Amino acid sequence: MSMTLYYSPASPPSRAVLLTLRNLGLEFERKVINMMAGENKSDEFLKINPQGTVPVVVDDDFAMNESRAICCYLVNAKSPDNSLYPTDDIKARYIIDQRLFYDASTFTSALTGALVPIMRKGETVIQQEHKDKILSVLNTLESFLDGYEWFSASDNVSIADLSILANFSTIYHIGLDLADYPNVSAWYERCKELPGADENEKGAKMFAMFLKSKLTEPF
Ligand SMILES: N[C@@H](CCC(=O)N[C@@H](CS)C(=O)NCC(=O)O)C(=O)O
Repeated sequence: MSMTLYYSPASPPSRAVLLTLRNLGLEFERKVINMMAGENKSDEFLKINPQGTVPVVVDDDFAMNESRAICCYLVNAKSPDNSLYPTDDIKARYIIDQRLFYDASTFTSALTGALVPIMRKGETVIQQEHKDKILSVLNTLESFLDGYEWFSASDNVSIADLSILANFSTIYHIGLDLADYPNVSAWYERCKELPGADENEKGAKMFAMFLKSKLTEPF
């Protein structure tokens, strides 16, 4: 039995899977994929993920991509009673799924909308319309946390928290001001105590540093 994570340390979806592996206390091997050098488009890599994206997890001979689907698999397959993604309460699970899908769609699209022009199109400022989308996401995240410590709307951290953390920490380190978001701010402090949090911070800072080197104005 062996499990291998193919990832890039700065990549938010890679960090979501890494956090899940850490919070489940699973053993795994890791292989860094250098996307700058095109390793994600090599024939060898495309055999395990024809989409050419990271992260990928290979569990024995079962290869998976799509970070959130991998996180669900890891709990279901390796620790089915774990409160990171409960099996016994369908409504609790719905809330986690709802947050995961929000993260995969609205949050990720706001993030990529803001960052891709900086990374790939030579832009040096984040346009106001993109900032507004991110602030709108933050307002929603703030309301999800009303009365709760975690995005699971319970006392338990969930894979939704881990996935949102990977995206959130990226934008935070670009220079987001959390003064108007006390729930999110307190949640982020709680997250810093989780297994794998330091590793996630390191990757998020690495990504943010790269972006800030291209920006002439802070977020
Ligand atoms: N929805 C996918 C996104 C994966 C993704 O696009 N990863 C980026 C790195 S953050 C990547 O591999 N990009 C390379 C490419 O698209 O060529 C997931 O959550 O796993």
